[in-house]
Amino acid sequence: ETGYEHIILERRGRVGLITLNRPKALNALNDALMHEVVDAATGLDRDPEIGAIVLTGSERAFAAGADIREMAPQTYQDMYAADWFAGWNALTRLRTPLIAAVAGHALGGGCELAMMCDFILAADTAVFGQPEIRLGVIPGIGGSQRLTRAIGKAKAMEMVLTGRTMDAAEAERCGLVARVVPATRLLDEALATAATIAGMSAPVAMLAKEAVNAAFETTLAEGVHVERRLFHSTFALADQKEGMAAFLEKRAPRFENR
Ligand code: CO8
Repeated sequence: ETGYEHIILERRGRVGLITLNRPKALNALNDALMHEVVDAATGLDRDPEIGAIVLTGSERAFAAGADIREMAPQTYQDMYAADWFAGWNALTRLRTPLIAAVAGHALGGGCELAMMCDFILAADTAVFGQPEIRLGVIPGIGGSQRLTRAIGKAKAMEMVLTGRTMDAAEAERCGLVARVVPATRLLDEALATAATIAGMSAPVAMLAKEAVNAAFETTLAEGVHVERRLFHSTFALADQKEGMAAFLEKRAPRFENR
């Protein structure tokens, strides 16, 4: 689809595919790119024909960070007035499941963007890190919070304080990524995984996502309560009747998907 300068937006059946496309800057995340990603993703989120979204970069880089050239001259006043990076939060409000397919560098804002997605599939070439401290700044798109929740304090603190990176194997070992696949298979695996999700009942997938996300925002007791109420609400859907009937009749379910 046209109209975007820094990304490519495609639809593959019920899966939306957003490809970061600033190859000369290793997909560095500038303000214009942020607006395009948010615009494309919120458009897909509103589209009942789309059941899952994949966000990916290039073979060399998912994204090598926020755009250092753009940030370098900014003052505190500029950053504060623009509430720099706040726009990215829109991605965390999507209800459609969002998968990051990461190959190559996912550094700084690139790592943070991947962590904003619902889960990360990594190529064996993926490299993750929060090297901001080497530039005299700290993570600004949620890295200090999401990395810590994902991999725990010890590793997150070491990475944020030293700027060291981790490879795909370490990222999988410590729970940052759901799965590592050969680089040549990354996009196919991500699209197949997204298609699997898009084949489920769309409202149930959204409820499932909401329930898992509650684990990050609430106490255990409150989260379990939210989960139970969301679970109860699935019984208001025809898809619950269809899913359970299909099991009992030993056939594949036909979800309404909307
Ligand atoms: N911003 C802008 N341009 C970049 C960036 C970036 N983050 N990363 C790479 N580029 C550009 C390079 O400048 C270069 O451009 P040119 O050809 O015009 O010189 C081009 O991409 C290719 O890069 P390299 O030649 O460096 O490629 P290499 O393969 O040699 O190295 C690396 C790849 C290791 C990824 C290297 O480019 C690198 O270290 N990049 C920077 C990584 C980094 O530090 N990222 C963190 C950025 S800060 C951030 O994301 C969050 C900041 C939070 C601030 C909070 C404020 C509120």
